[in-house]
Amino acid sequence: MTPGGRRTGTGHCGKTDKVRAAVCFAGAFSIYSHRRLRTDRAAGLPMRDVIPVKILLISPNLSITPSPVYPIGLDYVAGAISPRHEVQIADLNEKTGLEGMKDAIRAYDPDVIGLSLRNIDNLDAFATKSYSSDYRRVAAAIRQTTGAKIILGGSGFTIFPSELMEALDADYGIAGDGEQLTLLLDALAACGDASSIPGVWIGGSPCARLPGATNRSFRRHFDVNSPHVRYYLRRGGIFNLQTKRGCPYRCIYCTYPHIDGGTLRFSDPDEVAQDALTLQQAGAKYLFITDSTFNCHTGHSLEVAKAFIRAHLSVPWGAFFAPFKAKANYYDIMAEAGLTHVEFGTESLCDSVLSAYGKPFRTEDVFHAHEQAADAGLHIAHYLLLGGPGEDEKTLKKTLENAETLEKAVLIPFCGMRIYPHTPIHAIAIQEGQIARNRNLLEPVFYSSPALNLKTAMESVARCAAGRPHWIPCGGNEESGRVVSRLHAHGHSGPLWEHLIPGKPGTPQTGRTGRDAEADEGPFH
Ligand code: B12
Ligand code: SF4
Repeated sequence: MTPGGRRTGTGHCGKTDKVRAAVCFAGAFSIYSHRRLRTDRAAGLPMRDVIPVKILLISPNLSITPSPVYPIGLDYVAGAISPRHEVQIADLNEKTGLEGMKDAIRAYDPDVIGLSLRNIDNLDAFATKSYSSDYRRVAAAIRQTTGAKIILGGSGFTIFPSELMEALDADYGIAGDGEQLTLLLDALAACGDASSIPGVWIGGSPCARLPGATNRSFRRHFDVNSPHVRYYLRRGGIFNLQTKRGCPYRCIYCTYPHIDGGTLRFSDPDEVAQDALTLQQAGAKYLFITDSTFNCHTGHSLEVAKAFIRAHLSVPWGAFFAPFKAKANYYDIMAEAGLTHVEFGTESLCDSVLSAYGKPFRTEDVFHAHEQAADAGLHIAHYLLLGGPGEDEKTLKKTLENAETLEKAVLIPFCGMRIYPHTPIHAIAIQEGQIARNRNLLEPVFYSSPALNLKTAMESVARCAAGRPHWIPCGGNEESGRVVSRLHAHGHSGPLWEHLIPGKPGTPQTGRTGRDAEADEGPFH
């Protein structure tokens, strides 16, 4: 048996022995153990003078709702493994599906394929779309094309490692920070024991491993000449940026502390600003900050904003914010730094429900934060998560009524709390007998408040949303994604909510352009 457990021998398409050795299977030890150590100056790390492994990192995420998402995670994985190893990124949005992917594999002939599994499903309890069967097809197509080892990673994988290792019959997986791939490749190169690396899963060997966190600073490898970068430039020019990892809170339904860790790990604000400038110079028209919650550390978020101002960044950006009461002029500084869109993770506008959800704020804070952001001239969206523990008809009514008072905001309600492992809602659902302890949750299961039927909740939301484009249940659907894509192709960028909000420029009250009318007539409502 190899460290990978299963796939030695001829492989699936007759890969050469040299290639198999390069990713350390039985014969590789002899190659690597006779090499001397040298220093990789660029990375500042000791490295072995080895045949570099060729790695193709694949993003199979074809979702366009609310817009196509640039695979930023792969930039970080590439940053960690290059220049030590040879790496290319294949984004299936740009490669036009499985056939394009197969061509890319044949052309590059990689030793290892890293598959980024981001979305598991669309979080919609009523029009559920699960992506696991798509991923099975992707893995099967890879196997048909190459004998390269498959290593899984990504936020979806971090939530469901054992389920996805099994479903995709993968060789390895890395839960948590993808930067750990360097350690895995080193271990494989040295025929060492990969099982001791935090976060690493090995196909065929049962284990229960927590996500690994890298203790090095995160290094992003953004290549403006990559074909997939051009794809996002053509489709609205939305790129993304990370300023820190982790979230110190523990809201009962949330996977983020499991994915990114509960301890905040900060990037240097000036380096973040340099990354943002690089994206701007590449042609980005809008940046989304991917942090779990941008303002959960006020000081760092302000430092980042000030670094943007110093760097004369001019590209507009948005981020997830918690609706905390902010310091005076906090949102003014953010606006000066280029923030245009605030996405509040509000979830409920009823204090008893906020408390049951474990949220670190109350309704009064939401109103306050909303007003502060609105006064700074920002476009605002509030996400709502309805029907969780503590929700009944009265609390739902209160939330929907309060939502109506949030002026000039887009409202993005989700009905039904998706049950994920490693979250308090998982334990609550087991305790209430809604799911069995050993239930496989890869196919979506939603919590339903004993005091409120989810269908009734959805009907109330549908009534609120009817004919009102600024209500976007479940973040939109594939059809609305297509409308947004069309608008992006016509030169619009960003989330485009300002076209949906009553009383904002471009809406029916103030007269619209043809393009704006296209957005309103689209299936947002
Ligand atoms: C920001 C964000 C958004 C933004 C994205 C904006 C943008 N332009 O980037 C918006 C609001 C648009 C969004 C939308 C959606 N999102 Co979202 N989003 C996130 C969030 C908070 C951060 C993602 C991110 O970029 N992280 C930063 C990067 C650097 O990390 P990363 O990609 O995970 O990569 C790291 C590791 O995962 C790993 N890695 C990644 N790939 C690989 C590959 C290999 C081989 C290896 C070894 C490692 C590896 O290494 C990287 C560096 O350490 C996550 C939650 C979270 N905390 O992760 C949810 C999350 C990814 N979203 C999720 C979902 C479901 C969605 C939507 C489907 C929701 C909806 N119905 O609208 C849509 C889908 C959009 C689309 N087109 O794909 C889920 C996905 C899992 C699931 N439950 O299905 C998550 C995990 C949240 C959750 N509920 O659990 N999202
Ligand atoms: S919902 Fe937001 S604040 Fe709460 S744990 Fe998740 S990321 Fe943190």
